Amino acid sequence: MNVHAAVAPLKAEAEFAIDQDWAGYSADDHRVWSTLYQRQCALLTPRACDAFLRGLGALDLNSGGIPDFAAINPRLESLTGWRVVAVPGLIPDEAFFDLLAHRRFPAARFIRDPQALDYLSEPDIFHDVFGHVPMLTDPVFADYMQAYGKGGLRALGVDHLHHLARLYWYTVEFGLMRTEAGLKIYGAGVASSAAETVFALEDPSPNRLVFDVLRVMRTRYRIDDFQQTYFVIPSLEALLEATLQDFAPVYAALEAAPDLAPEAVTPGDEVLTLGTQAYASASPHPLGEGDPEGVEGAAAP
Ligand code: HBI
Ligand code: FE
Repeated sequence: MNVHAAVAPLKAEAEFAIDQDWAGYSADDHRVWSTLYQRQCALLTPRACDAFLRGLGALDLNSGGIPDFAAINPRLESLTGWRVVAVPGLIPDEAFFDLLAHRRFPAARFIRDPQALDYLSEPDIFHDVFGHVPMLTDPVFADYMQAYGKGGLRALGVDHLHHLARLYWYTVEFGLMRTEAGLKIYGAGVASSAAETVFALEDPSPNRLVFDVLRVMRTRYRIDDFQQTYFVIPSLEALLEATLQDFAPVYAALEAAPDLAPEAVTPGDEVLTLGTQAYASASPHPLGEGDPEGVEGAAAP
């Protein structure tokens, strides 16, 4: 993906952005944010990558419950040029990519119910803002997300959206990073889930494989439970570099490479952990991948 390639002017913002209506949140809404924020901060301090923790510190996301996008945006924009825009919920792929290609991150404005802190039928503001926005303060990750958006706009025409959606899933949502201090979390789907924060790093059940673009694009995923495989990047720079290439040859190679199951391990894989899959075997249920507009984030019951 060429980050420097020209993109058409932004259209999706005018079409899909809504007012966050920060004054409209209830005291309960703000309490849900603060509860989740404190729980995740405690879990993530030893487990998230430095870029995530630095971003969390820079953004000050817990000064008065749910953050006001008007307060976040000047800080975020001065760091990397990204902005958060409120949207009504899931938006069409083309609009989603259009926003990312223009360094706008679409975020839901609603917050989950206090009775169901761990269940999400679709991404809420805690997932979207707490999970995603800290990484957007990192200049390298900021470029990666924009490159992804530009690649998405190009993939719309060539029938490889499901491959690109897997790249997003296994990096932006569920990515892990190898560091001198051990495996760390950078994916928003992990970072916004208490149970998956621990599971992704510490449970013997899932595979942990070294990231490879082609391998990731071949791999189906579970939308409704913990992942069976996590892909581990050596650094954000390596992630950006791997995705700045033209994807046409990768897409061509995918024509001859069959899809892999979420739990598959193949001879070419660099295996960091060969998972027992004990968790997945104990809770078998049909896979839900394939619908790129499906829900994300592990919805632990
Ligand atoms: N819309 N609001 C929102 N958030 C997403 O994460 C999102 C979306 N629309 C499409 C989409 N994701 C996926 O198709 C991409 O991850 C590929
Ligand atoms: Fe997400």
